[in-house]
Amino acid sequence: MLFAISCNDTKKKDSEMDAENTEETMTDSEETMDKKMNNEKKDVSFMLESRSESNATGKVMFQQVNGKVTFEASLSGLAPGTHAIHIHEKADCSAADGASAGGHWNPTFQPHGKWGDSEGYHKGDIGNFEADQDGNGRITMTTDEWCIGCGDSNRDILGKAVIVHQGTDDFTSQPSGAAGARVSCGGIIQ
Ligand SMILES: [Cu+2]
Ligand SMILES: [Zn+2]
Repeated sequence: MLFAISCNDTKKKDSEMDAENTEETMTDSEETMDKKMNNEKKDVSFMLESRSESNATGKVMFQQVNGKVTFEASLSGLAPGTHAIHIHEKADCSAADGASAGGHWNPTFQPHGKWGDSEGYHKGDIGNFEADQDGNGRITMTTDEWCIGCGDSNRDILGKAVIVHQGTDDFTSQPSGAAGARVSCGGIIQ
């Protein structure tokens, strides 16, 4: 009886190990292939939590493909109308008003502005989006000016935060577009 149990045990462990080894080998070769083709896929997704006594919540996903990062956010519980959304400098949403996330992420020391403006803009200046009558809104953008975990401090979005504002970004007021209270916040953490 004892012998039978221990024998089964050994068998099970062996087959588990085999399965693990196979998996590892497959992952390795996929990674090598992606690196060769400069085609490494990376993504990070997280939730946005209400701040400043709002009901605004949301979901964010960043995905990197072929050197470009696509950002997609969907929000609900917003006041109908236009809202600013930015990347702020710290993945710290702990403060009730979101102030712990710091100012706009601005590694290149530019003035605040509209994304792509020749006068300059922050790497976190995503812009504005509309919330409908039910308080739902979506925004998406794709850029090669960001990366996910590449370690280049001018491009790497990891460790930053996404913040949605009560009001509209006027793209002019310094340093943050006069967009009002921070109603939703989420850290860009894997
Ligand atoms: Cu902001
Ligand atoms: Zn800005």
